[in-house]
Amino acid sequence: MTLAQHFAAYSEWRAQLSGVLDNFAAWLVENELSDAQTDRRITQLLEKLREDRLHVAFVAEFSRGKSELINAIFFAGYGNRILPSTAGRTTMCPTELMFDRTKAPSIELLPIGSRESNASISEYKRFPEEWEVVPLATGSAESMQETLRHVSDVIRVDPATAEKLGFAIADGDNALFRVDADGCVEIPRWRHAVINFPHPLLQQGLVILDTPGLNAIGTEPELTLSLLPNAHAVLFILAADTGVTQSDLTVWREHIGNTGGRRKGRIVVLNKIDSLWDELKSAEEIDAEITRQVDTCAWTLALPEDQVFPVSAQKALVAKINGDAELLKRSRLSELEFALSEELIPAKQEIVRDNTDAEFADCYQRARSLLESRLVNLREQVTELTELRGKNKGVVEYMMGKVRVEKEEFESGLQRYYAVRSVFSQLTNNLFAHLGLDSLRLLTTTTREAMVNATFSKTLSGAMAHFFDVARGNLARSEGEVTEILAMMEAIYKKFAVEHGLKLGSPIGFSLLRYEKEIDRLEQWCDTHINTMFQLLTHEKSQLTQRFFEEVTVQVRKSFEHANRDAESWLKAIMAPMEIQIREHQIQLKRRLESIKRIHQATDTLEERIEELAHVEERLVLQVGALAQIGRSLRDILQQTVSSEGALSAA
Ligand SMILES: Nc1nc2c(ncn2[C@@H]2O[C@H](COP(=O)(O)OP(=O)(O)O)[C@@H](O)[C@H]2O)c(=O)[nH]1
Ligand SMILES: [Mg+2]
Repeated sequence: MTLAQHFAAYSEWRAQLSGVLDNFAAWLVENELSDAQTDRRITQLLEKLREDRLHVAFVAEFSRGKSELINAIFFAGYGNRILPSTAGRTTMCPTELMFDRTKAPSIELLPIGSRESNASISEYKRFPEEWEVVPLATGSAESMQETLRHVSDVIRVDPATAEKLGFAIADGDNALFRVDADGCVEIPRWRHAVINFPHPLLQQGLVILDTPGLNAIGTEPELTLSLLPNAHAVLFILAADTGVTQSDLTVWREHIGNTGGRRKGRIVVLNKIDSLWDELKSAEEIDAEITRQVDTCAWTLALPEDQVFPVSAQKALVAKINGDAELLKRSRLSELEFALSEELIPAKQEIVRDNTDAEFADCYQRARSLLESRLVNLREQVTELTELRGKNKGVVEYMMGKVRVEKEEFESGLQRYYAVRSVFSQLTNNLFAHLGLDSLRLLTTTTREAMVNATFSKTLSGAMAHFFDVARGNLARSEGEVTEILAMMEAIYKKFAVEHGLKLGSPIGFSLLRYEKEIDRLEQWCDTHINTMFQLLTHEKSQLTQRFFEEVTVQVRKSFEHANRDAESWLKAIMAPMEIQIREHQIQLKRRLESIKRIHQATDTLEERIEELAHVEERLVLQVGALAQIGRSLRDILQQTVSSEGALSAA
């Protein structure tokens, strides 16, 4: 069972879910149960299922074999080494491998000079003209190799430029960036690369991130701030021929081992075990040596031994290309692939499952209560008409009066509904005054000014602390408004239920907690990464601080954007059931009145009318059944788990 098969099973599961949701949407339209909002929610859910991406990051010092491991796991099928992997530094910039079907296969490269502006990589992604694009001829492994070699491009610049771009220049042969005889420094030509490539796994939503060593990780705050914490799996790679070096430890401690965010899905790989394959030693002796190295790694990183996977990426690649089962087994790659898919897919499936379940349940419930209230109304109408059997005109007139009064009462009740709407929009305005992006924008501007003018580290720290305090305060005040809105809606739901028999249930709740937690995480990141920089900081380097800070504010803004979107859908979700039910109730009352009027005009239509309604009732009952069936089939699929054999099975 390979990662590819496991992933394919997961994609199949997503496809089945989409199928049921598609049917559900069509069925709602057919049965006149859909409304604009439900429609939009199902469309969004389908989009999410289609766009669902799984991020796997490969992190290590350079030359540990990251690129080779990616080749061995994902690209052996091309019969060649696709990503460049040779001694020395080959991957110079963080490289994402993914597939976006709206674009042709290509490699997109962001020039290193873009670091001079304070904008992050994700912001640059919104401006395609800033990237250089080289088309990728996927037909031939050779020409692909040739194109992908761009990730190793370097340029030579003067030392001042190198420093300005965030490269720490040092002396000595081991220094990564040093001034050569001509007084120049060799630095990466690109800041970031995106390889758009129609590999089957990438087509199904896998995104692979290959990072160059510590230096690049350290100078791109975005990597440690959002890309790594948000990755579904991070593979940290060590090499058996070097052991755990000081810089390996730095990468681990600062960027993987104890960063906030997800803890699961962290896998340590001990690569190059073939360097221990000494022909003069027995298989047992070699195994014992590998075990010993694994134990040492585990101990140094303070991890259980079974979280460290010894492999030989290079031999695995050769074995896969040559179809050499013996060598593949010896490379131990399958154990790693198995662990990776076990970490990756069940966790991801759970997130998708919970999200789909919650969204669907809401739309389902809405359709169901609509059908139920139609049924209740209809049955009332039938009872009413049945009671008219054999009655004279006077009684019919009396009935008509009764319904008319009910209708008038309901309509005057509507005045209250309009009043509610206006209070509701007032409260909504209050909410967005705190949560909205305007107040955040103002906060960012004032903080930036304070930081630019700051001469002392203490002032800089103070400005940042203030930024987080205010952002958190805004969320707390928003939370207060949410509570108030919820309390009001609860009261109104109840009133309409008691006075007019509307089936509204109770309004769904809403919390901003996850955004508060995200702000906490970002502040913690600042504390460990920026504040420690202050001690080393000279005035000229405050530009660097600026860049880090810009990165953090971008993340905070993203959080607020999400929070706003969530709040908007929640507001719609609590208002919509009432709107729908009120409209429905009005229609029903009108129909009842008309029906009795008709009978008043011609008593002989009574039996006909009762029969007509019986048919309508039958149809409604069938619809209730069909809806329940849709709900069951969705739930059946949701409960399936993707087994490690790559099959779908009921949990
Ligand atoms: N012996 C051996 N060498 C390997 C293995 N994996 C990678 N290498 C070599 O290590 C060097 C660096 O590999 P590369 O994939 O470029 O490392 P990266 O910088 O981490 O991406 C290259 O010369 C590879 O051939 C392995 O499993 N065994
Ligand atoms: Mg590499």
